[in-house]
Amino acid sequence: MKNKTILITGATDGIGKACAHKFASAGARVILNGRNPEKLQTIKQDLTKKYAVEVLPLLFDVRDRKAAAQAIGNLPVEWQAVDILINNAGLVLGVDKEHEGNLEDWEIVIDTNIKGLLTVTRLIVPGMAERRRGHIINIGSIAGDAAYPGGSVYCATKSAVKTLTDGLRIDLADTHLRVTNIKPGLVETHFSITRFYGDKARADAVYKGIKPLTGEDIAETIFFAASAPEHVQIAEVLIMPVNQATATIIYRK
Ligand code: NDP
Ligand code: 8X3
Repeated sequence: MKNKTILITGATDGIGKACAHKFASAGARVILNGRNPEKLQTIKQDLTKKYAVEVLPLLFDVRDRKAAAQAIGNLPVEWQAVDILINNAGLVLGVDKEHEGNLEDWEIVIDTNIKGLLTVTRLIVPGMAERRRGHIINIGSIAGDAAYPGGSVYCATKSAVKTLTDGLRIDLADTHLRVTNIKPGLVETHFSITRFYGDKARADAVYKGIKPLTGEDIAETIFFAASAPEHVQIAEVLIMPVNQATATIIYRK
């Protein structure tokens, strides 16, 4: 991974932050996307100090197409050749039924998880295709495999991530580029706190009685896919805690 350039969206927390550490620890140069400048600076300092690698914070909201185009279009020349894109930024808000939920929240979820991913893909992948090398790793979810109660819109967005990942793989089948969909189950990050609008007790209950995955577990799997020999394309990985069988079948002690 030494000297490879990795762009991670949503790198200020959870899985994205864990990926930043994992790839930087292996000597990669990392571009950290996020929308909180202080958090980006703190992570940059941590990574630089711990691993002595180059780190570039890239401040934009993936929903803001203009800001994304400007930030990526103005990358310093030595950062332009992105080798690995990790489309990670994503969220869910609420557990409402489809016929009762808040349309504004759903717009945020759809704009981030689908349109944001598509925007960054559209901006980065042409350069990869020109250079004839690159790896796009999308963070899907077990939620993309089947709908679950209160997850309708989120599940639909992750189902879209699966289809967009498959579509991109098809479109790039005549190139050297690789395309991967990582589909985690329960991972304890800020994800559920965001889902429950900051209600930590409700978020904690999601992981009660089960040992959930960590952002680091997912980063290890992503790193494995990214480190496979060049002719090997890991198309999809479904990864869950040992006591989870589907999005809703979970054995709790
Ligand atoms: P976290 O909430 O811990 O991290 C999400 C990250 O995405 C944060 O850095 C957040 O930044 C960033 N982000 C959110 N919206 C935007 C945006 N519009 N533009 C830029 N960055 C943004 O959650 P996870 O690490 O768990 O989630 C990462 C991905 O993994 C998501 O796509 C999620 O759907 C997926 N996933 C998570 C699972 C889980 O159980 N945790 C399971 C399966 C998939 P900010 O702090 O500014 O909000
Ligand atoms: C997150 C996993 O099952 O909470 O994508 O939707 S789940």
